[in-house]
Amino acid sequence: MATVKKRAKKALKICGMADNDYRNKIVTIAKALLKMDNVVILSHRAPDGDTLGCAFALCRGMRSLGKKANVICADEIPAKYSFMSEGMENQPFEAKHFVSVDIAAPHLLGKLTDEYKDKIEICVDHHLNNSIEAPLKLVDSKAAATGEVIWMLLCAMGAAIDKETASCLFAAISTDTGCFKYSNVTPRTHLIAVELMKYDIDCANINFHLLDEVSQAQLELKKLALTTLEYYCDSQCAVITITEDMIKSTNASPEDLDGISNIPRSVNGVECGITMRPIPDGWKVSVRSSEKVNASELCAKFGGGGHKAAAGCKFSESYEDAKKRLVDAVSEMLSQQ
Ligand SMILES: [Mn+2]
Repeated sequence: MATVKKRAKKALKICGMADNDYRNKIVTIAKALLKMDNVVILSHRAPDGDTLGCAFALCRGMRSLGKKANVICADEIPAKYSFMSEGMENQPFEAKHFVSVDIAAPHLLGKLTDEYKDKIEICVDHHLNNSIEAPLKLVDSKAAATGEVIWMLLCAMGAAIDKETASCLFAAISTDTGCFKYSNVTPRTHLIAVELMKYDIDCANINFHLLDEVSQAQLELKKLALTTLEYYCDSQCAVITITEDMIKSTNASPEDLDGISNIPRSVNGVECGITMRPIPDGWKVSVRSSEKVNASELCAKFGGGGHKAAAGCKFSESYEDAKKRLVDAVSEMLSQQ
């Protein structure tokens, strides 16, 4: 009989990993999942491809083992991810166990925070500063997407992976790597993608809908936002600002704001790209950076966080004050080079 340990070992081998500590972690979590039934899988608010891809892949895997499992999210699932939930209607059961995927902090449960934050038993994630409190945690900050970790867990559990599950995991990984082009991509990322492609998934279609396709509102918003582009720190820092008026006049949805934050960083010579957008109590800032600026450290100065090359934070002060504090911090980080 193939054991969890043997299956975990095989999955790690496929990834080119021979790390016993890591394998033991996978085994522990896989065994705990195998003991569970009536499981609620939690994804983060304003859901992206990684949190949803992980949640639905894990849910499908659990169901393939005869278990009852549902996915829940504080916010509505954007249409582009609806393929993930096809045929995954909620099952009626009394929830007994709670698992979080790709959720870095309790408040990211959104309006579900108070109800679930103290119930999470297993937390699977890849955000370095994960602050979820759970008896079992597997936070692999080397994973480009939590989807990489979920793939290993499903393998270790002996769950059935079918075309739909593989599509969810591919979408998870493709989303968080900008289609395999960010600095978080490792050989493991590609090796797992190879395994997923064996299920005859439609990669081109998934990538187009998740990464390239834009709505008219999104493009109109982009057009307006581009006119605000400003440069600081000898053109090593670029800032784009989205205003309330722009959102109103283009009728853009929160989803339409995605994608804009990659623009300032894409300019030649820019080490740190900043995108500012209004929120009810101030400004939300998205940072994209290169090697010279650690986005996570920059945002941590203002109470935010994220990854080395992509992070975010919020400001309650005026636009000018917020921008000045940010640009000053970037300038300081650049001068330490
Ligand atoms: Mn993620």
